[in-house]
Amino acid sequence: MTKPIYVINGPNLNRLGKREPEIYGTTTLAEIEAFCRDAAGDTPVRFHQSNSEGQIIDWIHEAIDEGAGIVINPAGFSFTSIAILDALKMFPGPIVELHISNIHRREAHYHHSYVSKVATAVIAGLGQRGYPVAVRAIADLLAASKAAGP
Ligand code: DHK
Repeated sequence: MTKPIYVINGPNLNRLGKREPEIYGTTTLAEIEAFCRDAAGDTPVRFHQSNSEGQIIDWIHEAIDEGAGIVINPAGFSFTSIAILDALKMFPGPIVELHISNIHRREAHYHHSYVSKVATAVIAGLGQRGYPVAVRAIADLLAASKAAGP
C-alpha cells in the first residue's frame, strides 16, 4: 500500500478565497486540495486544515505512523509553535514548509519560522501554485530515496 502524502494547513486558511485576496489570492482551499491531488498522481493524499494547534500536532503524529511525506503551511503557527516543531522533528520523511505569500517580504513578525529548522525545503511566495510544486517535490524525493534503496 503506497503511504500517503500529508498536506496540512494551519489557521485561517479555511478562509482562502475571501481572506486578504491582495495577499492570498482568490483560490479556495478546496481548489488547492484538487491541485494537490492532481500533482500527486497515484500517490494518495491526506489533505487537512485546522485552526487548532493540537489538531495539527495530532495529524503530524498520524503521519509519523502512516505517512510518506508532509507538505505543511503552518500559517500563523509558523512563528509561534515550538510544539509543532517538536512534532515534526519525529517525522522520518521529507517535509516541505509552504507559505502562499513571501513571508520575508512582509512584516518582521513573519520572518522567523520555527518550522524551517526541521523542513527539508521551504517554498514561499508562489501563491497557491506553491502547493502542487511542493507535492511534486515530495513525490520526487520519495521516488529518489526508493531508487537509492535502503
Ligand atoms: C499564511 C498565514 O496565515 C500567515 O500567518 C503567514 C501564510 C503566511 C502564507 O503565506 O500562506 O504569515
